[in-house]
Amino acid sequence: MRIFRSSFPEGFVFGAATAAYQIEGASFGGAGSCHWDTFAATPGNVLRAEDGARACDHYHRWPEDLDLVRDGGFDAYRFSTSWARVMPEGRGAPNQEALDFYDRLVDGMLERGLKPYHTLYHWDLPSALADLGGWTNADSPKWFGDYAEVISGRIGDRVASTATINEPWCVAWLSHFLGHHAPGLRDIRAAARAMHHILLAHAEAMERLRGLGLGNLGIVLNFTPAEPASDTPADLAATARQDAIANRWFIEAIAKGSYPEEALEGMAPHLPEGWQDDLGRISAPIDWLGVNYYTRGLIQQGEGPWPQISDAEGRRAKTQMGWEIYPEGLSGLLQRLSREFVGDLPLYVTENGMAWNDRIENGACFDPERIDYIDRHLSAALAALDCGANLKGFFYWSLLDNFEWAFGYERRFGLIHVDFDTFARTPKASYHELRSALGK
Ligand code: GCO
Repeated sequence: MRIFRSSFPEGFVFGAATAAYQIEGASFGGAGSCHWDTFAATPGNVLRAEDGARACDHYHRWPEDLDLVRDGGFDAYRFSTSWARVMPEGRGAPNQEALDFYDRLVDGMLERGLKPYHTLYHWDLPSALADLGGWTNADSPKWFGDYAEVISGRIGDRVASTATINEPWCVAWLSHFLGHHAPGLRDIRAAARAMHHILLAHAEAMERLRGLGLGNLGIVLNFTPAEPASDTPADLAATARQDAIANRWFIEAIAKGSYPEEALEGMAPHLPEGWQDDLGRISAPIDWLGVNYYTRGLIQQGEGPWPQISDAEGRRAKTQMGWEIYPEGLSGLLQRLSREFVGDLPLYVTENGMAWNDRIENGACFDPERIDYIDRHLSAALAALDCGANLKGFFYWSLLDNFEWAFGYERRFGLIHVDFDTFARTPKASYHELRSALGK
């Protein structure tokens, strides 16, 4: 790698990221059913019909995993807590075993000198709440606020930061309009409601956590810069709609208290009544913004009713996900966010990484593609810093190969290879390379 820790400003945070459902093993420790369990139990939703029942067995192997984070030279570990583990019925009495587990996990990070970056919601909605309509239900923000208070009441005193929601676009649009993630709906009304309620849930949790006296609170948004496949007026208009729905909806609501016109065009008739009155709460100040970046989108005019968006095939090299490798998108994105939305609010790249068909040969895993990917994206982050973006840290997604949602265990994003039969962990060449770049 050409990039070293010393290339970055003093105090810049390097971390690795994971999420509860993707690694813990949802069948252990009294966790309740979540909507990913039921989504995965429906034929055709997940590749090879896999689910998160055992995942990486992190629930039992977390000390080994935290040792690997420490030994990799990282400063911080981004993890999420599972709502369905903490509150098996979504509401009511918490599961003490879960609270004790997260308590030990946070202490385990501190003992190893790692800063805990906590995410409250990384997609494991309790099934009992899904039965009530999940994020389409107007009470969902309040349910989420109750959960946030319980878990942050237990571990909030020791975490370095808390994010309310991970990737609200995936929670709302990908899951209720495109149908790719749980609950797998394709419904404009459900999607519009989820697009609004997830932001209200963010607002509710911010208020509850501020009420507990906790600081350093933020949200993690995913951005896929939209570029037109051609310069025809139809493709340019489709690109503007895509940008409004995927990239501007959440940050514009939070930073400016408004929703973009190009998205309201199709969504306004389906939003809950009185939505305008909620934007004041939604735009309450945050302390930092998390940015998840993987690739760009090449957009063209699509068929059918609004929003008539379709993806065009890019010509760049692609990862195992079929996503184009496009590091310059990251520097452009960070600069755009600073310039158009958040000014000098601290930014963190909370996820960036790639999937590859990694294999163990002679006991080792050689992944030069990932080393190059990381190197080029860290360079892009540096370029954004040079242009004045207030970037404070960078987290690689992911620490471990894990349950990659609808793609099951086939798609490997980890710095560490996981054998899903034996659960053996094998650090890949990228882990070793990054470790020396970070000065270990
Ligand atoms: C994401 C997710 C991760 C995914 C990763 C790769 O936040 O989309 O946070 O859970 O595994 O993005 O698709």
